[in-house]
Amino acid sequence: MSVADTAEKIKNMEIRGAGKIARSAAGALSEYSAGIAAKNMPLKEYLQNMHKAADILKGTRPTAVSLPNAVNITLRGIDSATITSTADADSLLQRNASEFIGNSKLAIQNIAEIGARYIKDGDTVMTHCNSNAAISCMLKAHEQGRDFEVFATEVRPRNQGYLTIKTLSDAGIKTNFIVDSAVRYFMKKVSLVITGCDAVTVNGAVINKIGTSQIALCAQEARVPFIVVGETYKFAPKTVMGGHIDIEERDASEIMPAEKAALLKNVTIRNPAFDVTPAEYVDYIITEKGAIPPAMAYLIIREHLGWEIGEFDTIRNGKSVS
Ligand code: RUB
Repeated sequence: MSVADTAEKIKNMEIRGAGKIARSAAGALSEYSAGIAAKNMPLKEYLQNMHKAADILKGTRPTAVSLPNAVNITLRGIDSATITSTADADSLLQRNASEFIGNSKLAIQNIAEIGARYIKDGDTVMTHCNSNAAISCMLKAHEQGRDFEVFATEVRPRNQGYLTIKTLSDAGIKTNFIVDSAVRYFMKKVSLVITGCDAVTVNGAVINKIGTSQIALCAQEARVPFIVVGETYKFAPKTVMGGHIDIEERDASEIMPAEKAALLKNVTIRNPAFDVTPAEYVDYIITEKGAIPPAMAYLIIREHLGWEIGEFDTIRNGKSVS
Protein backbone atom coordinates (compact mmCIF):
# COMPACT_ATOMS: atom_id res chain seq x y z
CA MET A 1 0.00 0.00 0.00
CA SER A 2 1.27 3.52 -0.77
CA VAL A 3 2.63 5.80 1.97
CA ALA A 4 -0.27 8.24 1.49
CA ASP A 5 -2.92 5.50 1.71
CA THR A 6 -1.25 3.89 4.71
CA ALA A 7 -0.98 7.26 6.45
CA GLU A 8 -4.65 7.98 5.78
CA LYS A 9 -5.75 4.56 7.04
CA ILE A 10 -3.66 4.93 10.21
CA LYS A 11 -5.17 8.38 10.83
CA ASN A 12 -8.75 7.26 10.35
CA MET A 13 -8.06 4.04 12.29
CA GLU A 14 -8.80 1.57 9.50
CA ILE A 15 -5.31 0.42 10.44
CA ARG A 16 -5.09 0.44 14.21
CA GLY A 17 -3.48 -1.27 17.18
CA ALA A 18 0.15 -0.41 17.87
CA GLY A 19 1.66 -3.56 16.34
CA LYS A 20 -0.33 -3.42 13.13
CA ILE A 21 0.38 0.30 12.73
CA ALA A 22 4.11 -0.44 13.04
CA ARG A 23 4.10 -3.30 10.51
CA SER A 24 2.01 -1.30 8.03
CA ALA A 25 4.39 1.67 8.24
CA ALA A 26 7.40 -0.60 7.62
CA GLY A 27 5.57 -2.24 4.70
CA ALA A 28 4.62 1.10 3.14
CA LEU A 29 8.21 2.39 3.38
CA SER A 30 9.54 -0.76 1.78
CA GLU A 31 7.07 -0.51 -1.12
CA TYR A 32 7.83 3.18 -1.59
CA SER A 33 11.59 2.60 -1.50
CA ALA A 34 11.39 -0.20 -4.09
CA GLY A 35 9.29 2.05 -6.34
CA ILE A 36 11.61 5.04 -6.30
CA ALA A 37 14.76 2.91 -6.45
CA ALA A 38 13.43 1.28 -9.62
CA LYS A 39 13.33 4.75 -11.21
CA ASN A 40 17.10 5.05 -10.68
CA MET A 41 16.67 8.12 -8.52
CA PRO A 42 19.98 9.67 -7.37
CA LEU A 43 20.89 8.71 -3.78
CA LYS A 44 20.51 12.22 -2.35
CA GLU A 45 17.04 12.62 -3.78
CA TYR A 46 16.11 9.06 -2.73
CA LEU A 47 17.12 9.80 0.87
CA GLN A 48 15.18 13.08 0.92
CA ASN A 49 12.09 11.29 -0.35
CA MET A 50 12.44 8.45 2.15
CA HIS A 51 12.77 10.86 5.08
CA LYS A 52 9.76 12.81 3.86
CA ALA A 53 7.73 9.60 3.68
CA ALA A 54 8.96 8.63 7.15
CA ASP A 55 7.82 11.97 8.56
CA ILE A 56 4.39 11.62 6.94
CA LEU A 57 3.91 8.21 8.58
CA LYS A 58 5.27 9.36 11.96
CA GLY A 59 2.87 12.29 11.93
CA THR A 60 -0.29 10.21 11.61
CA ARG A 61 -0.90 9.21 15.24
CA PRO A 62 1.24 10.61 18.02
CA THR A 63 0.98 8.09 20.87
CA ALA A 64 1.93 4.58 19.68
CA VAL A 65 5.73 4.52 19.98
CA SER A 66 5.76 1.42 17.81
CA LEU A 67 5.25 3.76 14.86
CA PRO A 68 8.39 5.95 15.10
CA ASN A 69 10.35 2.90 16.29
CA ALA A 70 9.26 0.89 13.23
CA VAL A 71 10.03 3.77 10.89
CA ASN A 72 13.47 4.35 12.45
CA ILE A 73 14.32 0.66 12.38
CA THR A 74 13.27 0.45 8.72
CA LEU A 75 15.42 3.44 7.75
CA ARG A 76 18.33 2.39 9.95
CA GLY A 77 21.69 2.78 8.17
CA ILE A 78 20.47 4.16 4.85
CA ASP A 79 22.20 7.51 5.54
CA SER A 80 25.51 5.94 6.51
CA ALA A 81 28.69 6.73 4.60
CA THR A 82 29.00 3.09 3.52
CA ILE A 83 25.87 3.42 1.41
CA THR A 84 26.94 4.89 -1.91
CA SER A 85 24.06 4.10 -4.24
CA THR A 86 20.30 4.12 -4.25
CA ALA A 87 20.28 0.40 -4.98
CA ASP A 88 22.37 -0.26 -1.83
CA ALA A 89 20.13 1.95 0.27
CA ASP A 90 17.03 0.23 -1.06
CA SER A 91 18.37 -3.27 -0.46
CA LEU A 92 19.32 -2.35 3.13
CA LEU A 93 15.88 -0.84 3.68
CA GLN A 94 14.18 -3.94 2.24
CA ARG A 95 16.18 -6.11 4.64
CA ASN A 96 15.37 -3.87 7.61
CA ALA A 97 11.66 -3.80 6.80
CA SER A 98 11.26 -7.52 6.27
CA GLU A 99 13.32 -8.28 9.37
CA PHE A 100 11.20 -5.88 11.41
CA ILE A 101 7.91 -7.30 10.14
CA GLY A 102 9.10 -10.89 10.65
CA ASN A 103 10.42 -10.18 14.15
CA SER A 104 7.24 -8.36 15.05
CA LYS A 105 5.12 -11.39 14.13
CA LEU A 106 7.51 -13.70 15.93
CA ALA A 107 7.36 -11.45 19.00
CA ILE A 108 3.59 -11.92 19.17
CA GLN A 109 4.03 -15.71 19.09
CA ASN A 110 6.55 -15.55 21.94
CA ILE A 111 4.38 -13.20 23.95
CA ALA A 112 1.42 -15.53 23.43
CA GLU A 113 3.44 -18.51 24.72
CA ILE A 114 4.60 -16.63 27.80
CA GLY A 115 1.34 -14.78 28.47
CA ALA A 116 -0.74 -17.95 28.17
CA ARG A 117 1.13 -19.40 31.17
CA TYR A 118 -0.42 -16.72 33.38
CA ILE A 119 -3.94 -17.88 32.51
CA LYS A 120 -5.05 -20.81 34.64
CA ASP A 121 -8.07 -23.11 34.59
CA GLY A 122 -11.04 -21.38 36.14
CA ASP A 123 -9.63 -17.86 35.65
CA THR A 124 -11.71 -14.87 34.72
CA VAL A 125 -9.64 -12.52 32.58
CA MET A 126 -10.53 -8.89 31.98
CA THR A 127 -9.21 -7.07 28.93
CA HIS A 128 -9.64 -3.61 27.45
CA CYS A 129 -9.60 -2.36 23.87
CA ASN A 130 -8.43 -4.59 21.04
CA SER A 131 -4.86 -5.70 21.48
CA ASN A 132 -3.46 -8.36 19.22
CA ALA A 133 -0.80 -9.15 21.85
CA ALA A 134 -3.36 -9.57 24.65
CA ILE A 135 -5.76 -11.59 22.50
CA SER A 136 -2.94 -13.87 21.34
CA CYS A 137 -2.25 -14.84 24.97
CA MET A 138 -5.90 -15.74 25.50
CA LEU A 139 -6.15 -17.66 22.23
CA LYS A 140 -2.99 -19.59 23.10
CA ALA A 141 -4.25 -20.48 26.59
CA HIS A 142 -7.53 -21.64 25.04
CA GLU A 143 -5.67 -23.67 22.42
CA GLN A 144 -3.71 -25.31 25.23
CA GLY A 145 -7.01 -26.44 26.76
CA ARG A 146 -7.33 -23.98 29.63
CA ASP A 147 -10.90 -23.28 30.68
CA PHE A 148 -11.40 -19.58 31.49
CA GLU A 149 -13.79 -16.79 30.72
CA VAL A 150 -13.26 -13.20 29.64
CA PHE A 151 -14.77 -9.84 30.50
CA ALA A 152 -14.13 -7.41 27.64
CA THR A 153 -15.02 -3.73 27.71
CA GLU A 154 -16.93 -1.90 25.01
CA VAL A 155 -14.27 0.85 24.59
CA ARG A 156 -16.10 4.09 23.94
CA PRO A 157 -16.12 5.91 21.62
CA ARG A 158 -14.79 3.64 18.84
CA ASN A 159 -16.04 0.32 20.23
CA GLN A 160 -12.88 -1.67 19.62
CA GLY A 161 -14.16 -4.06 22.29
CA TYR A 162 -16.49 -5.52 19.68
CA LEU A 163 -13.49 -6.70 17.65
CA THR A 164 -12.11 -8.36 20.75
CA ILE A 165 -15.27 -10.22 21.73
CA LYS A 166 -15.86 -11.28 18.13
CA THR A 167 -12.39 -12.87 17.93
CA LEU A 168 -12.69 -14.53 21.33
CA SER A 169 -16.23 -15.71 20.68
CA ASP A 170 -15.29 -17.10 17.24
CA ALA A 171 -12.52 -19.06 18.95
CA GLY A 172 -15.05 -20.54 21.38
CA ILE A 173 -13.98 -18.58 24.47
CA LYS A 174 -16.79 -17.65 26.84
CA THR A 175 -16.88 -13.86 26.83
CA ASN A 176 -18.85 -11.21 28.70
CA PHE A 177 -19.21 -7.85 26.98
CA ILE A 178 -19.50 -4.96 29.43
CA VAL A 179 -19.68 -1.18 29.18
CA ASP A 180 -16.56 0.66 30.29
CA SER A 181 -18.22 2.00 33.40
CA ALA A 182 -19.00 -1.54 34.66
CA VAL A 183 -15.35 -2.42 35.24
CA ARG A 184 -15.31 -1.88 39.01
CA TYR A 185 -18.66 -3.60 39.41
CA PHE A 186 -17.29 -6.78 37.84
CA MET A 187 -13.73 -6.62 39.15
CA LYS A 188 -14.59 -8.85 42.12
CA LYS A 189 -15.24 -11.69 39.66
CA VAL A 190 -11.94 -11.16 37.86
CA SER A 191 -8.71 -13.05 38.62
CA LEU A 192 -6.39 -11.42 36.06
CA VAL A 193 -6.34 -8.32 33.86
CA ILE A 194 -4.39 -8.40 30.59
CA THR A 195 -4.06 -5.38 28.33
CA GLY A 196 -1.80 -4.39 25.46
CA CYS A 197 0.18 -1.16 25.25
CA ASP A 198 0.98 1.64 22.83
CA ALA A 199 4.05 2.81 24.69
CA VAL A 200 6.13 2.03 27.77
CA THR A 201 8.27 4.81 29.22
CA VAL A 202 11.65 4.48 30.91
CA ASN A 203 10.02 4.56 34.36
CA GLY A 204 7.78 1.64 33.45
CA ALA A 205 4.58 3.64 32.97
CA VAL A 206 2.27 2.13 30.39
CA ILE A 207 0.31 4.10 27.82
CA ASN A 208 -2.71 2.32 26.45
CA LYS A 209 -6.33 2.95 25.42
CA ILE A 210 -8.18 5.53 27.50
CA GLY A 211 -9.67 3.82 30.54
CA THR A 212 -6.76 1.43 31.08
CA SER A 213 -5.53 3.36 34.12
CA GLN A 214 -8.98 3.21 35.73
CA ILE A 215 -9.03 -0.54 35.23
CA ALA A 216 -5.56 -0.78 36.78
CA LEU A 217 -6.77 1.23 39.76
CA CYS A 218 -9.77 -1.07 40.22
CA ALA A 219 -7.54 -4.13 39.85
CA GLN A 220 -5.19 -2.85 42.51
CA GLU A 221 -8.06 -2.09 44.88
CA ALA A 222 -9.38 -5.64 44.38
CA ARG A 223 -5.84 -7.15 44.51
CA VAL A 224 -6.19 -8.56 41.03
CA PRO A 225 -2.91 -8.93 39.07
CA PHE A 226 -2.59 -6.46 36.20
CA ILE A 227 -0.43 -7.67 33.32
CA VAL A 228 0.58 -5.66 30.27
CA VAL A 229 1.74 -7.39 27.10
CA GLY A 230 3.74 -5.70 24.37
CA GLU A 231 6.59 -6.14 21.93
CA THR A 232 9.88 -4.46 22.88
CA TYR A 233 9.48 -1.94 20.05
CA LYS A 234 6.68 -0.37 22.08
CA PHE A 235 9.21 0.89 24.62
CA ALA A 236 10.08 4.56 24.17
CA PRO A 237 13.80 5.42 23.91
CA LYS A 238 13.15 9.15 23.85
CA THR A 239 11.83 9.00 27.41
CA VAL A 240 15.39 8.24 28.60
CA MET A 241 16.40 11.73 27.49
CA GLY A 242 13.39 13.62 28.83
CA GLY A 243 11.11 13.11 25.83
CA HIS A 244 7.40 12.78 26.50
CA ILE A 245 4.70 10.65 24.97
CA ASP A 246 1.96 12.80 23.47
CA ILE A 247 -1.53 11.64 24.30
CA GLU A 248 -3.63 11.83 21.16
CA GLU A 249 -6.86 13.75 21.49
CA ARG A 250 -9.23 12.79 18.71
CA ASP A 251 -12.13 14.62 17.13
CA ALA A 252 -15.17 15.35 19.28
CA SER A 253 -17.42 13.94 16.56
CA GLU A 254 -16.32 10.44 17.63
CA ILE A 255 -18.24 11.07 20.85
CA MET A 256 -21.18 13.12 19.65
CA PRO A 257 -22.45 14.11 16.19
CA ALA A 258 -21.43 17.68 15.36
CA GLU A 259 -25.10 18.83 14.95
CA LYS A 260 -25.94 17.65 18.45
CA ALA A 261 -22.77 19.11 19.92
CA ALA A 262 -23.54 22.45 18.26
CA LEU A 263 -26.61 22.80 20.51
CA LEU A 264 -24.41 22.75 23.61
CA LYS A 265 -23.09 26.28 23.64
CA ASN A 266 -20.98 26.03 26.80
CA VAL A 267 -19.67 22.51 26.41
CA THR A 268 -16.28 21.29 25.24
CA ILE A 269 -16.19 17.62 24.33
CA ARG A 270 -12.87 16.04 25.22
CA ASN A 271 -11.73 12.84 23.54
CA PRO A 272 -8.31 11.64 24.72
CA ALA A 273 -7.55 8.30 23.06
CA PHE A 274 -5.01 7.02 25.61
CA ASP A 275 -4.03 7.33 29.25
CA VAL A 276 -1.02 6.61 31.43
CA THR A 277 -0.96 3.80 33.97
CA PRO A 278 1.84 4.36 36.50
CA ALA A 279 4.33 1.53 36.95
CA GLU A 280 3.16 0.78 40.50
CA TYR A 281 -0.16 -0.51 39.15
CA VAL A 282 1.49 -2.97 36.77
CA ASP A 283 2.59 -6.40 37.99
CA TYR A 284 4.47 -7.51 34.88
CA ILE A 285 5.13 -6.38 31.37
CA ILE A 286 5.36 -9.42 29.12
CA THR A 287 7.59 -8.89 26.10
CA GLU A 288 8.96 -11.38 23.58
CA LYS A 289 12.11 -11.42 25.74
CA GLY A 290 10.14 -12.56 28.76
CA ALA A 291 8.17 -11.03 31.62
CA ILE A 292 9.80 -8.06 33.31
CA PRO A 293 8.78 -5.88 36.23
CA PRO A 294 8.01 -2.37 34.92
CA ALA A 295 11.08 -1.05 36.78
CA MET A 296 13.22 -2.87 34.20
CA ALA A 297 11.93 -0.83 31.27
CA TYR A 298 15.30 0.94 30.96
CA LEU A 299 17.05 -2.35 30.23
CA ILE A 300 14.70 -3.13 27.37
CA ILE A 301 15.19 0.35 25.93
CA ARG A 302 18.97 0.19 26.28
CA GLU A 303 19.65 -3.41 25.34
CA HIS A 304 17.00 -4.05 22.73
CA LEU A 305 16.28 -0.66 21.19
CA GLY A 306 18.26 2.44 22.27
CA TRP A 307 21.32 3.16 20.21
CA GLU A 308 20.25 0.77 17.49
CA ILE A 309 17.56 3.08 16.25
CA GLY A 310 19.53 6.27 16.68
CA GLU A 311 17.06 8.26 18.72
CA PHE A 312 19.67 9.03 21.36
CA ASP A 313 22.00 10.41 18.72
CA THR A 314 19.21 12.52 17.31
CA ILE A 315 18.65 13.97 20.75
CA ARG A 316 22.38 14.55 21.32
CA ASN A 317 22.60 16.43 18.04
CA GLY A 318 19.90 18.74 19.30
CA LYS A 319 17.32 17.69 16.73
CA SER A 320 13.77 17.06 17.78
CA VAL A 321 12.65 13.50 18.26
CA SER A 322 9.39 11.88 17.45
C1 RUB B 1 -5.34 0.35 20.50
C2 RUB B 1 -4.86 -0.02 21.86
C3 RUB B 1 -4.19 -1.36 21.99
C4 RUB B 1 -2.68 -1.18 21.77
C5 RUB B 1 -1.96 -2.52 21.66
O1 RUB B 1 -5.79 1.68 20.42
O2 RUB B 1 -4.94 0.73 22.80
O3 RUB B 1 -4.38 -1.86 23.28
O4 RUB B 1 -2.45 -0.48 20.56
O5 RUB B 1 -2.46 -3.23 20.55
P1 RUB B 1 -6.39 2.20 19.02
P2 RUB B 1 -1.61 -4.41 19.85
O6 RUB B 1 -7.57 1.38 18.71
O7 RUB B 1 -6.70 3.65 19.29
O8 RUB B 1 -5.28 2.05 17.98
O9 RUB B 1 -1.33 -5.40 20.92
O10 RUB B 1 -2.53 -4.92 18.78
O11 RUB B 1 -0.37 -3.78 19.29
